[in-house]
Amino acid sequence: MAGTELGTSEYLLSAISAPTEINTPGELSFHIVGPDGAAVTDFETSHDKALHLMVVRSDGQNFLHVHPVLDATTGTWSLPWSWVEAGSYRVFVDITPRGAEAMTLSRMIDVGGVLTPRPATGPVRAVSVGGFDVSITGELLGGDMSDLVVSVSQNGAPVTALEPYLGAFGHLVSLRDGDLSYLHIHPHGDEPQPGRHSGPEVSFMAHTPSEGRYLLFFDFQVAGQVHSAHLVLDAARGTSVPGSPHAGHEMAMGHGAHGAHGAHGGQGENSHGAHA
Ligand SMILES: [Cu+2]
Repeated sequence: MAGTELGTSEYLLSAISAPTEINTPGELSFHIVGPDGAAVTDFETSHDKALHLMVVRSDGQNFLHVHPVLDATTGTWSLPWSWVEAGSYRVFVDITPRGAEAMTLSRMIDVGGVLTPRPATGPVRAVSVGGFDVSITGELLGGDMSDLVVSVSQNGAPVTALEPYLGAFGHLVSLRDGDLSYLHIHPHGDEPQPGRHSGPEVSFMAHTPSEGRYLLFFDFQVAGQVHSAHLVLDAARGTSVPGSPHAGHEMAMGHGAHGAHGAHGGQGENSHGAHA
């Protein structure tokens, strides 16, 4: 997959500058090195942002999806940063340098302190976050495509006030437990119009590269606030064989491609705003 194999791209993620110990406020910064060796300063926008930054510890804990700011004169991306827990973290950036294809680059960074690993010990199909209950249905199959449906409820009632966030009603990132291989999965359908709401279900189509455990991070927005639900699914060995119609999807997914990977329209998008 792109991003975990240095050298598969002409673009590189620089070393990450960040605090080296926990509870030390500072700044996280980096730049993208282009094929000419210089810092890239011109990016295309994808899902409302020129760069999507994801940070996660090696055991899948402390996932964050945030958007640093570019200094266009130097190519340096930065944002205020403080580590809460020690460990080895993987940093992913989703970018589309102008004139290039969408790509995901990544790099590790170590944070000092006493480490208490908390690996996933089994599937997690339901979780509460920020007062919302998030659950997922569907099965992952190694080497196969599968449908996933995420549902959001609050106090037992379906939530229909999911707001557009970064050009979708929900974002699903999947990391393979063990090596943190990265898949950014987007829901199906056109980009929602501002003012529209959806819910309680968001549907996805996921391609699962292999059997194994997958850490899923579902980001959604309600009332202007973004929440991140962490789920875990175990993928059994799939039935696809090389040369089947689904073979070859992995590379496209690894590049964070968007359009072709959603599922199912008609998932209950409802407009509370202007209908033209
Ligand atoms: Cu983002």
